[in-house]
Amino acid sequence: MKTRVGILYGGKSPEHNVSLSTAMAVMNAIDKNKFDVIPIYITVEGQWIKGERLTGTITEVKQLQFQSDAKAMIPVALNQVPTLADGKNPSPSVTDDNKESETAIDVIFPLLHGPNGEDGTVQGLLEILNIPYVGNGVLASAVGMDKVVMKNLFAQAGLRQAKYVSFTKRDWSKDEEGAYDQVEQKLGYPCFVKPANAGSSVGITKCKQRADLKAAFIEAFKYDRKIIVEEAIVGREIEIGVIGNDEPICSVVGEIIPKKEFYDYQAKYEDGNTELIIPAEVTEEQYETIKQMAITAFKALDLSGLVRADFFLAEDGTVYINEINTMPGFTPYSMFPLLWKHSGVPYSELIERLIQLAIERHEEKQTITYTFEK
Ligand code: G1L
Repeated sequence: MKTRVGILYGGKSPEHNVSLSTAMAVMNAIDKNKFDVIPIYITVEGQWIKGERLTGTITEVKQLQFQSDAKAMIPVALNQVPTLADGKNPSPSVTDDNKESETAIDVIFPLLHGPNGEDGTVQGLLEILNIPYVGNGVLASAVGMDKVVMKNLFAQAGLRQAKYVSFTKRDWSKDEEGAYDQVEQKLGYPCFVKPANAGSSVGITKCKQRADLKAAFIEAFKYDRKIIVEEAIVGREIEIGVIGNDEPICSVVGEIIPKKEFYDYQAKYEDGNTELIIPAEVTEEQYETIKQMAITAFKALDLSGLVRADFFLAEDGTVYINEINTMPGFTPYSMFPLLWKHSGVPYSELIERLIQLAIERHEEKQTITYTFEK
């Protein structure tokens, strides 16, 4: 029997459309001889709609945006077929009429970003339902969403990183000048002020002098009650992919070159404003250091399935870890899949390996004892 993979996508998130196009790419790439694919769409309103087993190729994301007047499908009913109001399939072109969808889903591929999907909440739901799922667990997903906790754990693991300091809105409002003094004493300029919530690429400001800090803090506090200020490292941006559970392996490294006309930090991360170089030109020794630091981070943060780890390579050759991304860009043109392609693991095989890792992790968990009998 084929493994039944539920692709969970959409969501109440600004990344809704990124999720849709990623889901489309994953659905089209997945080997239908080995897997049955079941789409599960979360609308922008937060309604869960399970489609029927996919048969053909998806040609536009619209086909994945099921609409339904039915009452919201409760997530607990993930393994049940929802009743659509009109009793009809919302998207006949991508589904079929057979009743196979009444059987259970074996594994979920959660392609969701932001506060409801990347921070461990969806992972927690899937844990409670005892359904295997691709990617990081609750703890790692939550840690990956908080730059301050993440960096505190990097520090504890002895990983070299830029200096940083964090403030809550309360700390700052009690003593603004004291906060700026701390930034100057601990970091100096230039520095980056960011919301601690790693999900947002918004609210980030580069500061060159004390006069820049106030506006930067106000901006970052729009998006989180906690912010982080980081020393700016002058250097190249190098990324690596890691997959695995207890024995993680690394891809080749890639480099991100921000195109010159987009000097602004935010613009740099919008699509098309960067150039990727894979493999990045680093020395053997630098590559070994990056791999070793990525594996150390993987273990320190209890990651599983996959991660993209991001580094700075300073002019003198020193490697600093910047951050990890537990849910990296995942279209065939994103850094993470491209890194694996260049490492001999094409997109469809990457998907298959991640599903396999999800099942292995789940099976191992089933052997753990959670009750204690007297
Ligand atoms: F399931 C995986 F493999 F863990 C996974 C899940 C989510 C990989 C990559 C992503 N990425 C995203 O969800 C996104 C942030 C790119 C939105 Cl689609």
